[in-house]
Amino acid sequence: MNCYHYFVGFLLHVSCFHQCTCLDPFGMLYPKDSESRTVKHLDGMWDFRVDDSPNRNRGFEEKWYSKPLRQTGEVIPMPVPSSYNDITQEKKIRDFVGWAWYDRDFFLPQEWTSKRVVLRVDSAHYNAIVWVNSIKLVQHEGGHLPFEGEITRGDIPVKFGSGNRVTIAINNTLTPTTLPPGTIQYQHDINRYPEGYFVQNLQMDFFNYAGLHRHVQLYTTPKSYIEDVIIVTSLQGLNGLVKYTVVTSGQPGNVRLRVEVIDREGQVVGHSNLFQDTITVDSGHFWWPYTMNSSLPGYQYTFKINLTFLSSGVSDVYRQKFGIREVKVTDKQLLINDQPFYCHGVAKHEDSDIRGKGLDFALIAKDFNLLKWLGANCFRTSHYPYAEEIMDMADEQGIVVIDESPGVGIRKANNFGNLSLAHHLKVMDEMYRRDKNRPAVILWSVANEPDTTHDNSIYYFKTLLSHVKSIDSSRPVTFVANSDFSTDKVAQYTDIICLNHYNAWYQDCSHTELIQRQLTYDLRQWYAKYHKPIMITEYGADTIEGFHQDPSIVFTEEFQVEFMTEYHKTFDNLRQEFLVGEMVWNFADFMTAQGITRAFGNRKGIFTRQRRPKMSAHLLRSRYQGMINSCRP
Ligand code: GCB
Repeated sequence: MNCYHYFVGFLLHVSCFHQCTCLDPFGMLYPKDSESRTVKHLDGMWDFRVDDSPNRNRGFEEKWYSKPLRQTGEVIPMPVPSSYNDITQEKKIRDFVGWAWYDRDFFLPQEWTSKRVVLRVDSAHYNAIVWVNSIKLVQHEGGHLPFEGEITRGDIPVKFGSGNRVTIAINNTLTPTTLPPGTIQYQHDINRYPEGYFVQNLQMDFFNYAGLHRHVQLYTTPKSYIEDVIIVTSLQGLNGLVKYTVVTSGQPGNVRLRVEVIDREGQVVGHSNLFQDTITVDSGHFWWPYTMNSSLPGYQYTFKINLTFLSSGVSDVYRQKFGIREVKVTDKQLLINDQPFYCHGVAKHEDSDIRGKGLDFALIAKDFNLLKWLGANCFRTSHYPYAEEIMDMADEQGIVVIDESPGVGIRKANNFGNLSLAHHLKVMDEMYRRDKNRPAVILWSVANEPDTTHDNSIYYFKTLLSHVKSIDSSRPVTFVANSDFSTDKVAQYTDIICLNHYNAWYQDCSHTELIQRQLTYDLRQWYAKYHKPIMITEYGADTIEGFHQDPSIVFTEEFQVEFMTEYHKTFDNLRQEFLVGEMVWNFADFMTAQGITRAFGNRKGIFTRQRRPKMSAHLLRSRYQGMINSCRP
């Protein structure tokens, strides 16, 4: 086999993922226990093996999904959720590219026989195929959004009261048409490289962690069930308007529906019997960010849906939390519930030692404690959608979120083709489907730092941004730019201009005295061109904790503080004009690919990767806490 064949064989199973771009716009309600539903997590130790055969295809050739993995070769224990890259002592596994295989047994209780049983994978990076008892259940492309399949749909020989097996194969290869895009580079010089040698090149600045990053869960519904609910709220004086649509699936026939809006005290404050309606909540409690004028930040109601099929008498009950709030954008302000909102926050990553991108409740709690300690009122899910458990915390705690897609690094000509666009549209549909009812999400970001200076980018981003607006007219849309105001061709299609700026770091390195002049000039030019509110979504300097020097030099804690202080002076001036937010890059240090510009990853965190504060964290804390206190009466 020559190198070309390796390449084709390697990606064969990846390219087939692009065939279906149609998305069922409904469904994917987060699995929740209720009177009619049961949830069972399949987290824990799974059997695991990477397929290190030259074309990474042995697993398919030998049908590893047809038997327990331990019968087709050696396995190691692998925790779910986790990134497999950080768990073992094997460099080969940390740096592995290709198909990795997981399996485990599970039981379905006898009482579930009359139920519809669904297997949901909350996130598998990147491409995934799932088999149950050797039959393919579902496949999915994209690393950060959930997917599911009904295991009781008929063609899968599921057993109740005895053992079943789930097998999941995941491929972390990034190609020009994945999100994020990447390339596989083969080295053909056999004097220098072994035959078939290749590397994965990334177009993003974070480690390509892979694995079953979040929960894998089973849940039941009745055979006929509530498929989705879409809730859009607005304010009418002191009242809240709750416009909703309930989508159902399963057997048609006579149904009885009752929906109720229930407040935190358990009181029903509105109800209806219609599938589509608007419920008025008199003198409602609005959802406010915790730094705004509210004694009840993050106030959420419960939307209870009770659907009964009259022929069978079977009911399905689902409870969806939601907040009453409205987001608007003027030519220079971002308004939440008609009040100007200034975002003082952080850009983050799902990243930490050992866990990689694996879901961890302790880490989630720690990060939210640190956000509150800082006085941060928002974060951006740079550069991919975060776990639903993180989004729940933001909703509950009143922390605003810019929900960003995995569209990071779309910079090469072959990232702008029809295949890429079709996939990107589907990802935005999936994000909307998952996060549409979240009060914390106030802005969709379709991409980070794409190349928007050439004509191809106009069609791509105009299509993408207008698509998101067409599915959700209740939220503004953006992409995060790092281009020059004079060359960008796409910002005109956004509602808010989000900019990453690295004056005195990537340009004029160390010259903090230039920051105010350069930043003020650039931002005023952007504003003059578009007359839209502007948010700084990144500014930052790599800083190694414990490095000190006076006068400061780059990489020291003193430098990071001086650097940020200059940015803050500019922000304070421009806030009077059109600036609606600032986010430091980054909340915490995070792992990247290895390279000569990254010493143990990206060190621009104001916290270390272990969440210990650098001097800059104290600076930001005093700034942000001061901002909260100045807003309060
Ligand atoms: C950026 C990127 C971010 C990088 C950061 C940096 O502009 O959006 O992903 O990590 O710069 O530190 O270079």
